[in-house]
Amino acid sequence: MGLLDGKKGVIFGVANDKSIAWAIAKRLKEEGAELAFTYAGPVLESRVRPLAESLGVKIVQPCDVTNDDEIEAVFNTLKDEWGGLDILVHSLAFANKEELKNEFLQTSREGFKLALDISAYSLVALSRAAAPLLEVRGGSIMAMTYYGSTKVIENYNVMGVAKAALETSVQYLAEDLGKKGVRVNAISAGPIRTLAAMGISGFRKMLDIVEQKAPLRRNITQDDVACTALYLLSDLSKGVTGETVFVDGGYNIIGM
Ligand code: NAD
Ligand code: 0WE
Repeated sequence: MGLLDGKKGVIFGVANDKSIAWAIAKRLKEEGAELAFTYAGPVLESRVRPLAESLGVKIVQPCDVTNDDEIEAVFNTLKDEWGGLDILVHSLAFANKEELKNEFLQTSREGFKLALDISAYSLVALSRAAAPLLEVRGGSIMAMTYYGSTKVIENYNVMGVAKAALETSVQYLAEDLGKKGVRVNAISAGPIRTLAAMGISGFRKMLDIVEQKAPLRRNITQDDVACTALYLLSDLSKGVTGETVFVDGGYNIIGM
């Protein structure tokens, strides 16, 4: 008996075996869910297909979230194959490298638009496309965010603004979809070494600071996030919507 027996879920954001989305997928599979994966472009397909195969994931489709046709195609496939959907995981973000290096003051109009489009608007687009399928039995949507949405973190810059938009989108989506029995929540994770953390200057220092200052005195793993994701995506959290749950070892509660 798994917590997700008979449930179907689509995961956006697997890039490799370090991805938070991959850890979530493994945990959901363990609890009996049947999954579909999407990947962001041809370069990632060769990484994502073998991972999908190893979990017995049969539906693997391209989806660059800036492309409305690809979004539509994903949900057409899910409608044809499954007829309904229980789970949607949004675990993706992007900003241009320069925007994460220079002062926030220097953010370009194009860089701002791109970061907000991929990292925040995509949740609205995916939720709308998924809604008719999620409404069939009631469902759960989950997105990944970071503390830089509400506090200034050096170099996080436009991504912080995008995560603020994402977290508020979670609240507005929770209201719209609540009447259809669909819940929408976010996890705010502490720093984790993934592809998205590669080449971020000072990342090692951030990990060291969390280890010193967080109440749990350790860094967070992908599995820590996956366990809270399982709670938010299963009926264990059936009364919870519009929330951002911190999975950060308690770092965010510390003042001084
Ligand atoms: P990751 O690089 O493994 O995942 C990021 C994903 O975004 C990749 O799969 C990439 O393909 C996808 N992506 C980028 N542009 C896309 C587009 N146009 N269309 C579709 N997909 C696109 O890194 P991760 O750390 O697992 O990141 C997953 C989520 O977790 C992100 O939302 C990130 O902001 C969030 N997060 C990460 C950390 C951390 O420290 N690693 C902490 C808190 C929150
Ligand atoms: O959300 C993130 C990462 C988001 C991200 C990372 C990259 C790196 C490569 C978005 N776009 C890109 N674009 C690239 O070209 N995190 C929470 C991890 C992260 O990223 C930071 C952090 C932390 C933590 C960037 C600066 C400061 C701290």
